[in-house]
Amino acid sequence: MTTATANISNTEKWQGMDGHHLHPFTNPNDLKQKPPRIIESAKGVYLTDSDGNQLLDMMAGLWCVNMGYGQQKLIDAASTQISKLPYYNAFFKTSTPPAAELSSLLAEVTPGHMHHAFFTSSGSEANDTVLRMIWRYWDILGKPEKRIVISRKNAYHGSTIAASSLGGMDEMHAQGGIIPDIVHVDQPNWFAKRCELGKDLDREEFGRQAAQSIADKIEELGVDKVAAFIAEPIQGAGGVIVPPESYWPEVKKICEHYGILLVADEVICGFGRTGEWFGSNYYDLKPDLMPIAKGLSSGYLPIGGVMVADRIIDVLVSKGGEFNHGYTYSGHPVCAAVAIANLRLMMEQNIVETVREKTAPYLQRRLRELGDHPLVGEVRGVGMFGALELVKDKENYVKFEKNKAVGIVCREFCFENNLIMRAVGDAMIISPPLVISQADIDVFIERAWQCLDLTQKAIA
Ligand code: PXG
Repeated sequence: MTTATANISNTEKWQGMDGHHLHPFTNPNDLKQKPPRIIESAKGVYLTDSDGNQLLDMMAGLWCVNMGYGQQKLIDAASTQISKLPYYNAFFKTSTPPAAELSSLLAEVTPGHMHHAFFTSSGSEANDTVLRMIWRYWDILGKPEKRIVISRKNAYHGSTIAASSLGGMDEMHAQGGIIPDIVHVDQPNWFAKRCELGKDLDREEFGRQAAQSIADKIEELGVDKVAAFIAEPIQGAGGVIVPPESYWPEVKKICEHYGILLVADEVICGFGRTGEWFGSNYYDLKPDLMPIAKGLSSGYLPIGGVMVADRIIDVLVSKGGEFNHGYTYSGHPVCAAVAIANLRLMMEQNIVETVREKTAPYLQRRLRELGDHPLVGEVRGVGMFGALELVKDKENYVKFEKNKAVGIVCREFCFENNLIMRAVGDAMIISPPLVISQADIDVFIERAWQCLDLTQKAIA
């Protein structure tokens, strides 16, 4: 049997077994038509599938493999810790060296007004924790009627019932509804609004209006009922929505004015993606609570958490005492050891500075060249985030009909041509590992242009 035959039979074997696997956000009937591609190994910014193809991963896994694949220090950290102490909990007056060290390291790298971390295994659990912390905070202050959390349409905060309710995805709410006391306001999506209106729209004025919709909602509900506002500094899964410059300063003022808590969901923006350690540094947000996950461990092992501002600790801990909340795997020592190794590697390699000074400016400059393609109506991005909006008529901001699913067509061409680029509607989005080289950014631009051409021909 040749190697190639062996590989093919392995692929079929895995695809056959995978028939028992219920995939997240996937219609199983589609997988029956076309079985999944099996990703078998990875190195740097390239994945290798079970047929030996190498794919350029411009999504860093799922917005998480920030330091790239195959980092020996992370692998060693996991292996050493799993031999020494694979598990112990943090519930009953015990801790472990990795959980202790990670909390103090996080106090160092997160914004200066935050010195405490609560650990979870995921971003969804982090946002569940956030909701319970918000309610607990106002309870302790004797204002239990302050329960409503304002979020935004199209936000993604996770898949548990609290996190999906906080999120603004209609398709998720349509399957099971949402929990009470969560309301959604408009997102600061200038491009969508521009297309909808079919006429010019001042970007900064639109940003101020989007912020004002939060103040209007607080007035409508009554400030005595509103507890917090939650948002991603830059919406990720919603399509890399970079808000106008005017948006965040206004939102900050509104939260301060009404005295409601500000939650910055840093699950995607955190750990260098914007060219700062956190999106909150990039936009100078000073949030009260900051859910984190993904890039914390570069996705090597599942770990997340909530960073809590000192002024919130004053209430939750000093006045509140015990918080009846926690997960078996809160502060899991092996996951924490990997996160420590990841943060130390980020520091040793000065990755945040390299992104800010070199990689991101190069990526953003080259990405904008794709704006010359006839299909691309807008290019946007900050740091190591990017999006290309595919449109029918770029001069007049006219979108394609939804049923044409142009984004999916383009995504499939990318996939066939060994490029991982995601589609959110007709926005093609990227979020590559922070360690990507200029040469690989060049490979990306070349493949992306080629796939845009293929898409244009296919839909003509
Ligand atoms: N907050 C944000 C901002 C996220 O992007 C979560 C919370 C939830 O994290 P966990 O670890 O529970 O998944 C996320 C997750 C996509 C996609 O399609 C994005 C996420 C997860 C899965 C798919 O872009 N983000």
